[in-house]
Amino acid sequence: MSEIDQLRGEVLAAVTAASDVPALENVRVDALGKKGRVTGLMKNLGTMSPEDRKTFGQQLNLLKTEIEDAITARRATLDSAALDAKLATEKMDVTLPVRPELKGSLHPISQTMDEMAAIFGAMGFTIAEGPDVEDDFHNFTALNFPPGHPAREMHDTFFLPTAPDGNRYLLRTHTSPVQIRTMLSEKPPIRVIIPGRTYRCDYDMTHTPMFHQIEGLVIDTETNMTHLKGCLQEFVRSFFGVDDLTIRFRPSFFPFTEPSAEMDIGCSRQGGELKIGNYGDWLEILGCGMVHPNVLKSCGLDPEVYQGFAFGMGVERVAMLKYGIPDLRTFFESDLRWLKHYGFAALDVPSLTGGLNR
Ligand code: 2U9
Repeated sequence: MSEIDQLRGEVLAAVTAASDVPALENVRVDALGKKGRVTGLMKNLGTMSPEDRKTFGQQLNLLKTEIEDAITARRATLDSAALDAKLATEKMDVTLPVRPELKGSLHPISQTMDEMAAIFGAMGFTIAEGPDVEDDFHNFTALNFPPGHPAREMHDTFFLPTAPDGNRYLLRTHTSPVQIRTMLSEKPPIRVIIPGRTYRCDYDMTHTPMFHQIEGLVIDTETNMTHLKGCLQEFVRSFFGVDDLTIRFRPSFFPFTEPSAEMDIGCSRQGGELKIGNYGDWLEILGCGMVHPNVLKSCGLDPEVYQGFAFGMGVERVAMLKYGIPDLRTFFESDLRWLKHYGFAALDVPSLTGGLNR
């Protein structure tokens, strides 16, 4: 038996015999470490004739790969056995009372999204979800973004490396691709809201690279701007707990809606303090509009038959307004003191009658 075959037999047997991760690591070091047996043989290659060096070198490389593969496989087996053993011994009594010092709380983003879901849910909306990693069609093309639109640029959008299928995937820059997916897979009437994470390459006082949006979409045969107005008025009155809150619309532009508008709500900024209510001043709260006919066509809907409205707002922004949180960046710092201050009791489930306005 050659020296290499003997070494192979011994090392592979030692790998199989290793009964835990440290023992396996010892086998690896003995064979492949700086002073290991395989490494030792490799060092001898320099003293051999070119022909011998070639054959012996190839055999050694093969042996090294075999040993590495055997170690990886054994490691997986040991890890899995260790996990099984841990799971078998660890038990958790979920009926135990919560220890006050460990009590968790709901992040204001979760709370705000739950509140919005409760309000729109009562109006007959359901929640739709979609992937964070999207393709160009769902994030831009189907939403009527022209080819050279700035939002498609490298510096605004996080692009993934071009995939083997030739697609250039990206992190969705808004939750709107979910509406596209909904329209492609469901027949109208459609009434959905889409809360979720969105990503843009931006970081300063008022922007974080990941943020949350909630968008809504209604598609039916007779939908018009008055439905949009009534729906959003109802939403802000409920969300801010001001029964007669006034709203106003200013013309705007989005590629995916026509006409497009921004909606303001009444407020006051007297004494540097922001108060929501009918005090004569205005605060921008969301964007909205009637779904562009090109968007309907991209989803196989005839704009002569179907119309709809859509809206979108930033969850961090409305959470900051409602709960008086001054700094956007603190949302994502995972500071337990901040969470304790701004967090919500886990069982304080928002509904139209409780938990929405405190
Ligand atoms: C489809 C058709 C139309 C969603 C809309 C806005 C207006 C809007 C911004 C608010 C603040 C995003 O978080 S933000 O930066 N959004 O102003 N969004 S209309 O319109 C759609 C979506 C999907 C198929």
